[in-house]
Amino acid sequence: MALKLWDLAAAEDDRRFSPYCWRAKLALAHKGLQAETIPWRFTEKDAIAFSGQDNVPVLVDGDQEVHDSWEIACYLEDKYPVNPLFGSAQARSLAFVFKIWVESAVHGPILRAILVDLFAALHEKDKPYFRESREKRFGKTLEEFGSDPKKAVQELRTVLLPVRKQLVQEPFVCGTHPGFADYILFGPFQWARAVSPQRLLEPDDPVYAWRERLLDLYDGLARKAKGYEV
Ligand SMILES: N[C@@H](CCC(=O)N[C@@H](CS)C(=O)NCC(=O)O)C(=O)O
Repeated sequence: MALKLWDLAAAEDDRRFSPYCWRAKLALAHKGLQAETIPWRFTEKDAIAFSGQDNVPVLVDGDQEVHDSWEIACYLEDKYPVNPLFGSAQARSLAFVFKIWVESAVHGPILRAILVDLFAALHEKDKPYFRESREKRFGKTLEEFGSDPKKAVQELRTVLLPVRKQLVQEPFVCGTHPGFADYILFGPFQWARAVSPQRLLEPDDPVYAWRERLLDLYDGLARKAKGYEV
């Protein structure tokens, strides 16, 4: 397969939980592209050293290397214009603003809701690195950061108001069809689904129905992935 994607894995090779890698995998599927996904752990920095940085996703397409999920989406859009991820230059700019909003408003509450489960799901060799790097980043222990999942879930549901308003009008964040902004928002839900039985959404929430639609896309790519039915 010409395309390869380094993809974060938990203890098991097939438990893939990175929200950023999920964006990239859905963008590839959206374009109808097949990629070999290579399981990667936080401590396997040597395996992606060729990319000049130490985060996944990393995409290799023939002799082209691209890292960062946003850069990967832009690369795919420009190289494979069929089935647009954005649709226009204006939509691409707005998707960038949406990405910043999702990362700053949505990732936090989801991480606080699932952190204890996420840590338990990690490969043993990643646990000391994850604990040390994240406790430094959060300024508290993992257990303190993830101590109130119920409150985090309430905060998440409140913060989702703008997308909920859109999703009562149209089936996707991008309107009648899914686009990269949908994959940006879906990433953290799939992050949670991969590692935690924590219920983030209630079935009467339009965001729940949207997530179900995303789970079904591309022959159930995300639904078939190892995770919890919540
Ligand atoms: N902005 C980057 C963020 C990528 C990122 O943070 N990836 C995490 C996995 S979810 C990672 O590789 N972390 C490596 C580490 O913490 O050492 C993107 O959108 O791709």
